[in-house]
Parts: sequence; structure tokens; C-alpha cells
Amino acid sequence: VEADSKPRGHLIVVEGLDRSGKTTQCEMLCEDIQGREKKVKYIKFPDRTTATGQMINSYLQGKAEQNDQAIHLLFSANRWEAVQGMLDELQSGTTIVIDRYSFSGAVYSAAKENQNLSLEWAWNPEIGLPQPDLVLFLDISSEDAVKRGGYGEERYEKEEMQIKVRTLFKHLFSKLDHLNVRNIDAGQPLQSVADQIWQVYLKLEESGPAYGNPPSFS
Ligand code: Z5A
Repeated sequence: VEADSKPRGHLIVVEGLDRSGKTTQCEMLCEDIQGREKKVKYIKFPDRTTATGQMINSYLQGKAEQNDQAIHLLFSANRWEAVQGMLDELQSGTTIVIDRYSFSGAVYSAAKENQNLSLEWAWNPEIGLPQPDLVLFLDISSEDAVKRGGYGEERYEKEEMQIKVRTLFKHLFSKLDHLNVRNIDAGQPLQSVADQIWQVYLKLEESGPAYGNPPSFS
């Protein structure tokens, strides 16, 4: 097929707890990829600029209430509305680095105090979204995360919640064992975390280009 004969960009996801350094590391990775004369785009979820993103933003800042299922589906919709743009970028040969994705989507909702929804229920709306070629899980203990200036003011930025989130991330990744998930020790100094990530990225590049659209989550 003609459309499949041109290599596409890679889809890379960076996940982790609050304060694990996701945004910092995404920026460093994008710069390093660009340094290799490759096209790269950074995307962050939630994308707070869209209509769904603004509702999510109000909720996270405690300015609006939502029931747990409704806010969960808004986070998912915020990803679904970005899919076509992502696929177009990948097809044009651009590598995408995503700061939080479906994995955060499922685990934060399932970690809520009232246990209102299960991890299985929470994963369902993610089915069909493009599956990343690589997931970098920035692993850090909640004690070390707290030392980085403490948590912010937003909903979910509490230590008990972050402990549950970490356990659920690990459980979800063990269930999705067909994915290419790499654990990164994010408790290390900045450059050492970046070096670990770069080694993993180089392996992905060495494994050769990808073609067609990425498979969908099942
Ligand atoms: N959420 C959800 O419920 N459902 C969903 O579907 C999605 C998300 C996508 C907002 O996410 C909330 O939404 C989040 C999950 C939920 N709730 N919580 N918690 P967000 O991504 O917008 O916000 P965030 O996770 O709170 O991002 P963050 O605070 O910006 O964390 P970060 O990106 O991982 O860290 P950072 O900004 O790169 O670094 C934080 C600080 O640590 C900063 O001062 C750095 O200079 C410092 N840092 C970073 N790395 C190091 C190292 N290695 N050593 C020392 N200091 C470091």
C-alpha cells in the first residue's frame, strides 16, 4: 500500500507520578531528538486549551464539580479529539512525545478515595486509541516526589492518592504486558534520568522505522 511505504514517526509516551519530572524530561528528549535532525512534536494531556480541557482545568483547580464517571470520560474525550491530528503528524514522519496519556487516565480515576470506579471500567474508553511504540514510566517514590517542592494545590496532589496511583500504574502495566513499557529511575538527578531515557530511545531508533498507523489499544 502506497501510504504505508513511507516510514512514520514514533509515538512515545512519558508517564509517572506528579513531580516525577515528566515535563522536564519530555522537553529534554524533544531537544535531543531534534538534535538528530528529526521532526518531533510535544503533546501534553490534559490539553487544557480545548473546550473539554477547560472543563477539566476547572475541575482540577476545584472551581467546578463533576461526577467521577463524567470527569473520567472528559479526560478520555480530550485524548480522542486529538487522535486525527496525532495520526496526521505521525504519517508526516514526525515523532510525538506525549506527557501523560491513557495510563494516567485509568489510574487516577481508579485511585479515587470513594473507589467509585474500577480500573477495568476506567480503561474501557481508551480502547481504540493509538498504542504507543514506547512508554517511559518515570518511577519515583512518593517520599522523593514530595521533596521536590511538595505537591501543588490541585485535586489529586495528595500523598495518599499518589501512593495508590503508583501501585495502580504498576498493576496496569503488568496487565498490558504486550506494550513496550520501560521503567526509568526518576529519583536520580536530572541528567542521569535523561541519560537513561536517551539509551532507551536509541534502542527504539535502532529497532528500525515504523509503518502505517500504530495499532489501537485493545
Ligand atoms: N489526570 C487524570 O486524572 N486523568 C487523565 O487522563 C490525565 C491526567 C491525562 C494534571 O496533570 C492532573 O491530571 C494529574 C493527573 C490527572 N494529577 N495529579 N497529580 P498534569 O500533567 O497537568 O500535572 P502534573 O502531573 O501535576 O505535572 P507536574 O507537576 O508538572 O509534574 P511533572 O511534569 O512530572 O514534573 P516537572 O514539572 O518536570 O518537575 C516538577 C519539579 O521537580 C520541578 O521543580 C523540577 O525542576 C523538579 N525536578 C524534575 N526532575 C528532577 C530531578 N531529577 N531531580 C530533582 N528535581 C527534579
